[in-house]
Amino acid sequence: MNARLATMEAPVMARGAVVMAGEKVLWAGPEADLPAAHAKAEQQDMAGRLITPALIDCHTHIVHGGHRAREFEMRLEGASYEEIARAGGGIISTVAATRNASEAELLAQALPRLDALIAEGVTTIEVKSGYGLDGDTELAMLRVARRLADERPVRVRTTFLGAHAVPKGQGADSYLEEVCLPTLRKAHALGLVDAVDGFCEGIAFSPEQIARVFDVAVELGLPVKLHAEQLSHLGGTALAARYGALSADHVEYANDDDARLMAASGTVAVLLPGAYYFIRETQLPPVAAFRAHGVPMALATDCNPGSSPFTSLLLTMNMACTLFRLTPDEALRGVTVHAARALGLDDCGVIAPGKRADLAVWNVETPAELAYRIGFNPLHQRYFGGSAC
Ligand code: DI6
Ligand code: FE
Repeated sequence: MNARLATMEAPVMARGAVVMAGEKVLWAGPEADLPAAHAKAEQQDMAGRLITPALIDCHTHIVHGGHRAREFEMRLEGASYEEIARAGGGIISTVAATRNASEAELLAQALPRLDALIAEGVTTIEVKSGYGLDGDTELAMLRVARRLADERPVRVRTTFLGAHAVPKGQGADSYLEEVCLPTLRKAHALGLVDAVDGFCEGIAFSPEQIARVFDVAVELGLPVKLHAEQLSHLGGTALAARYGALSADHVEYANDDDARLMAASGTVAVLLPGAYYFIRETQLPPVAAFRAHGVPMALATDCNPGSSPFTSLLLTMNMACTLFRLTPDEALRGVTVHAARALGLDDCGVIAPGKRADLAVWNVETPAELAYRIGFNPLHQRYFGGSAC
């Protein structure tokens, strides 16, 4: 009661109410319309605070070993992200650190990052594998990702990203056939995979190679998503659209044709302004084309040790507005309803009857305030499946 309410399905209400029962929302709307049947329910005065759906981080690599602060220094000295990767640093150095860590260590390193997200009202995160690049470590990463949901009140969706980089000393094709695809099948058989991703880039895999991974995903009945057009235009977005991908992520180098294909296939554009900022990219994603074609835009932290060591979705929202010129309203949609869609979830991301009661209560008056401040956390309370925690 007495809340400003952004359900993401109707304009912001000045005085709204949400009725919860168990894990779900029973009713949401203007307080004046509260059905008599609910009037007797236990009430909480929100003192004019803003209620939004809880936030969803739909693209993270939060489970990984070690850090890459030395590469940060190297880039300050002039090396580019691609140069470092080609010289054996980059993703491959995190692969070594991840292989050397036990599952307990990977979990212990991931939890503080997760806690930072939760502290800002996140209740659902996606976690990718992709720093193992061998059978055992890829499975370990996925198991650790699933364990995060036992350790904290959060929902985790796991994505198999075996096609993230080519391991040292191996060819891309033999790695795919001998390691990546068999591991995908195994991880799926163990129930550890919700979706399949790849890195389609000059320093990683070609569209043809990614198509082989996607073919196995289709065979297993798993949805796909893709790191596409991050550093160059290679055709990954068109490929993703051809496979009806849930999302194409990064997409700075995507063009108007790509946006049209994504709209037709219902593929969400996941924008990652943290990575854009951190590697000092200058190519802006085609936001105007996404708007013109009606491509939903989601936002995520891309939390990873190399290109986006971020654990703040609020800062991500600010960056999406300042760097990509999204409106604060688009930014909020990007971390709620569109993020849910990028994960193929239809029970969260909006506040509506029958949806999960995953809510964030903020000490702000308008949604724009969430994107506007930097380094300040206005979260008052988070509800996860109806429980304040
Ligand atoms: N694109 C990214 O931005 C991350 N992975 C990817 O495919 C970077 C991962 C890293 O540098 O460790
Ligand atoms: Fe990523």
